[in-house]
Amino acid sequence: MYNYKDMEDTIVAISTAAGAGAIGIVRLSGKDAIEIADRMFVSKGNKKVSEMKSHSVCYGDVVDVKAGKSSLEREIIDEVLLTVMRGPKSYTREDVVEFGCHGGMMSVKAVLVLATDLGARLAEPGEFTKRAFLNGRIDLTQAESVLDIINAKTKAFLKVSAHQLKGQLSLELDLIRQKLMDIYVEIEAIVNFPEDGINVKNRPDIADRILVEKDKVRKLLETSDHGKILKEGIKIALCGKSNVGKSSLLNVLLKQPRAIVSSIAGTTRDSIEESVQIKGIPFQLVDTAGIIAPRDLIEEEAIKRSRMHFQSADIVLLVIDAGSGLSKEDIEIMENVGDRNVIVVANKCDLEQIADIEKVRRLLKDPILIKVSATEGFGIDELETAIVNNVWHQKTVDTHGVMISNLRHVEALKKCFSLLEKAEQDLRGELSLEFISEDIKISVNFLDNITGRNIDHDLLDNIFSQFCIGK
Ligand SMILES: Nc1nc2c(ncn2[C@@H]2O[C@H](COP(=O)(O)OP(=O)(O)O)[C@@H](O)[C@H]2O)c(=O)[nH]1
Ligand SMILES: [Mg+2]
Repeated sequence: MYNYKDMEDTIVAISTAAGAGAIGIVRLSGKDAIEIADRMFVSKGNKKVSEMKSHSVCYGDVVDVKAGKSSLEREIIDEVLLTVMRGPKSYTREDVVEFGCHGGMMSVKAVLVLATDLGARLAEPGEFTKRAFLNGRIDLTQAESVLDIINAKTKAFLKVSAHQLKGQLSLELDLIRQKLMDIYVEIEAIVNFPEDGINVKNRPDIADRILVEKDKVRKLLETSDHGKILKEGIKIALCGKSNVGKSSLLNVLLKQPRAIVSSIAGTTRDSIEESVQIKGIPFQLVDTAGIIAPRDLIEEEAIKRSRMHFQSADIVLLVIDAGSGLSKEDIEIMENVGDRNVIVVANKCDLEQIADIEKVRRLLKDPILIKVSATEGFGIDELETAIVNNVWHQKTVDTHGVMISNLRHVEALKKCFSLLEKAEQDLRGELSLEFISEDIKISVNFLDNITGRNIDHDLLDNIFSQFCIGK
C-alpha cells in the first residue's frame, strides 16, 4: 500500500450538489472525524458523538463553537441529523461522520467552514473514494466504476458500472492473473532447477495454457466496443442536400422541435448537436446545413462543418427527398460516401414517390434504406430499429456479464494480450525460457495496472481528479 502523508489528515467536503435542495450533506473522514464532530455538535439528549454506536443517527444542532460561550448560548448554525460510521466499516474505512443539514448553500457551507476551523482539511476531488482504494476497501476498477455510476447517461451503462462496482471485473482479471502466475512460477522452476526433470518437452503444453488465458483477455477486449457505446454514445450526422427534411427528422427523433424547419433552402446554418436515447442507447445527433453550393461566406463555413460531421460521424443518415427526382447534388453526395457507415433515409414518402430508389440502391451497393415521412411520422420506428441494429451489428448486448468500458483498461488489456501472444508463439519456437517468463511477468503487470495492485501515483491522481469533490 502507498504511504500517503496526507492520509493522516481528516478531510471534509460538501457531498451533495450545489444549490437549494431538501438536504445537504457535509462529510468528514479521518482519524479526528469523531472528535471534530463532537466539538461542533450538540445533540438534543446531550449525547456525545464519541459515545454513539457506529451506524447510528442522532438529531441535534451544529453550533458555532468559536463564539466561546457556553453550549446553550452559542449560535446555532443548523439543525442536523448526524450519522456516525466507524472505520473500518465505512466508505473510506476510516471514521466517517456525516451531517445531514437543511439544503441550501449557506447552511452546508457554514458547517464546512466550521469543520475546517476545527482542524479538518478540504477534501480534494474524489479523495474519499481514493481513501477507500488506498485503504484496500475497493480496487481501482471499483473506484472507477463509482465515477461511471455518477456520470452514467443510460440505464444500460448504469447496470454495467454497478456490476463493476461489485468487483466482477476484478474477479475475472484475478482468475487470469492466477493462472499466468502459476505458469510463470513453473517456467522459472524449469529455468532455475533444470535437474528436477521438468524440461523442454513441456513447452507446447505451456503454450496451450497461455492460449487459454489469451483467449479470455481477447473476449474481454471484444466487449469494449459495446462498453464504449454504452458509455460515450454514438454520433449520428444527418446529411443531404438542403430541403430534404434533415431538420424535420432531427426534431422527430428528438421528439421536440429543436431545429427550425422551413421550405427556404439554407435555413439550417450552424450544425445543431443534441443528445438523445434511442432504445436505451445514447446518441449524439447532429443536424447539418446540408451539402449545397454556398451562396456566401457563412454558408461556405456551414458546408465545411457539414463535411466534417459527415466524416467524423459513426453513422451517417443520408437523407433524400422521395417526393422529387434525384438531383445532381444527391448523386454527388452518394458518389462521395466512401467508407462511411450510411443509412439512407428516403423522406417525404407521404408524397408521390418520384425519386429513383433503384438508382440509389445501385449507387450505394444495396444500402440499408428506410422510407419515412418526418411530417406524417411514419417509418420512424423502423428507422430507429435500423439505427440500433447498425450499432450492435445485430449482436445482442449482454449487460449481465462483465464489460470493458474504460479506455485505460482497453489499453492495458491490449498490451497484456500482445505479450501473451508473443509468449505463446515463442514457446512453440526456440526462444530461451527466461525471456518468455519475463514477458509473462510483464503481462501480469498490465493486469495489475487495471486493478491498481501496481500503479504509479501520477496515474492514480489523474484518475481521482476526474471525480467531484465530496465523493
Ligand atoms: N411532405 C413532406 N414535407 C416534409 C417532410 N419533411 C420535411 N418536409 C418539409 O420540407 C421542407 C424542408 O424541411 P427541413 O426539415 O427544413 O429540411 P432541411 O433543409 O433538410 O433541414 C419543410 O417545408 C418541411 O415542412 C415530409 O416527410 N413530408
Ligand atoms: Mg435544416
